[in-house]
Amino acid sequence: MTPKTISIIGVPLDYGADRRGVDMGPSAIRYAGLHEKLRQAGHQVNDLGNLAVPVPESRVPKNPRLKYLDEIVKVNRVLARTVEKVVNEGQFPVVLGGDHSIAMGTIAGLLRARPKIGLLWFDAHGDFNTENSSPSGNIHGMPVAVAAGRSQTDLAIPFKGHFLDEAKIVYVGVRTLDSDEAATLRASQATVFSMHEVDRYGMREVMARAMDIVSQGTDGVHLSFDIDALDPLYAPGSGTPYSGGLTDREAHLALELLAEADILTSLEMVEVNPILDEHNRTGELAANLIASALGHRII
Ligand code: 5AB
Ligand code: MN
Ligand code: MN
Ligand code: MN
Repeated sequence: MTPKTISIIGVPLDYGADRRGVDMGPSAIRYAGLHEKLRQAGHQVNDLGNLAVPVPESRVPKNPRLKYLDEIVKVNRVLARTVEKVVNEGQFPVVLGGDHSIAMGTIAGLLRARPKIGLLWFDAHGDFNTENSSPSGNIHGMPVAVAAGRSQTDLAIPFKGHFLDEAKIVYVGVRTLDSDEAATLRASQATVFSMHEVDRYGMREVMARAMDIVSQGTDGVHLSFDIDALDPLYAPGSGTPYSGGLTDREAHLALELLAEADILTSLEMVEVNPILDEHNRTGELAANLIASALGHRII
């Protein structure tokens, strides 16, 4: 893979999940040796530190259908500006969450610099709810719908009217959807490689198809990786675990194939919850997965 100058951006935000823990994700992933692994893969690494996020103990959710909306929008506006700047300076952003609501800030920033990006979304969930369909009001279940322009709320502010092309959204690893969410996703142009397709065709074939879709006719590819895409057996440090997920080797293979194709232009790793983890196993897994996506090899 071509050597890159990587800028790491930590976003210690857990408002979108409405439970504590994923705010510690950036530390857990750094602690697992992320910088070292990326340098070993031949890249230059700058760490921009963490964005400022107020602690939840000092806030109350105002709207039960969009919990902590103002706090999330505020952080995502700053994140979008940061990502835009990193990309415009020719660097490769690696964003560490935090819960998945930060994907809105990342993607909004990317779209300002590259208006036609493709999105690869690894997740047990669809994250395609809106304020109307969400059963929980938790905003980490909404980022893909917002990034596709389907929300009329303040969540869309960082996008400044520029949204993803839904036909260039591809999911891998999905195995649970809310009923309205499933109906909307089915009617959309996004492609879903659920666990059924992973079992049936194998990860190699799924990735070949996925990479075709996100790389053709786009000006970049963003990988948004929710650690709950993996089975909880491998990733116990997740607040929203769901059985029947990817094995660690399937996930590594997917990301190694991406590295080999050298199509990624940005990446984010989210939803690692050190409070629920076992001796930072999930943090280490997350760091190793990022390294795989960026060309780290044993030999
Ligand atoms: B995650 C659920 N669909 O909307 C909802 O972990 C779960 O970022 C969302 O994928 C999970 O609350 C969000 C039930
Ligand atoms: Mn998820
Ligand atoms: Mn998610
Ligand atoms: Mn989750």
